[in-house]
Amino acid sequence: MAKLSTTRDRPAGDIARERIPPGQVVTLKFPVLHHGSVPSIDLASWDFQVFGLVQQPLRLTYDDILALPRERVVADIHCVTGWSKLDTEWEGVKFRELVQHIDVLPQARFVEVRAEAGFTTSLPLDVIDDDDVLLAYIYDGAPLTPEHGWPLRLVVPKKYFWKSAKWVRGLEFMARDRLGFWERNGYNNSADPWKEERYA
Ligand SMILES: Nc1nc2c(c(=O)[nH]1)N[C@H]1C(S)=C(S)[C@@H](COP(=O)(O)O)O[C@H]1N2
Ligand SMILES: [Mo]
Repeated sequence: MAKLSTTRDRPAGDIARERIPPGQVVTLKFPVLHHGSVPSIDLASWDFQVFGLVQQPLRLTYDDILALPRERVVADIHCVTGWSKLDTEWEGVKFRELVQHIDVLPQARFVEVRAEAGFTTSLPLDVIDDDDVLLAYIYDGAPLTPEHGWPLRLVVPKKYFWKSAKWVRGLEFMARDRLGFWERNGYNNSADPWKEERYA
């Protein structure tokens, strides 16, 4: 078979295949996956709290979140159950924007993402502090639906999608890591889809 060297010479299918990590299949649907039930949320009492190894804890209302610069991230997402979805489009507040309003102490190395009903996941600070990490409230041009994480969810495209916590309520900055819900239940804490880090 002829070797094709430039992007222009290759069929579209080959290009897409390069974007699909090993063991994944592309879906055009948007599956819903989570533990437990979709929480019912009252925005009047909803808040987002930043605490732990920070100079000054922060408490944001939903209006505070909406008042921060709104940015867009287009990314491929990969679920550990085997589906990938290409070019998903999210809007919200970038972690990098939010962190500009926080004095993170130098000892902080990890972030625990806190969500409704006690759900947590964690990420090294240098992983969450990246240009494509978003606290999203819009998916595909419309407000997030409750089952996909309304009013606010994290999107961390470069990790398996369980690290993208739905219904987020805060961030704790920590010196040492703390395993999250799925990570305590057998999932790999590093969760890199390109290395197939599915299970611990
Ligand atoms: N709060 C919360 N967020 C969660 C989960 C969960 O159980 N609770 N499951 C994760 C898993 S395993 C996946 S695959 C994605 C699914 O997101 P989706 O339902 O929007 O496709 O949400 C992640 N975020
Ligand atoms: Mo998942």
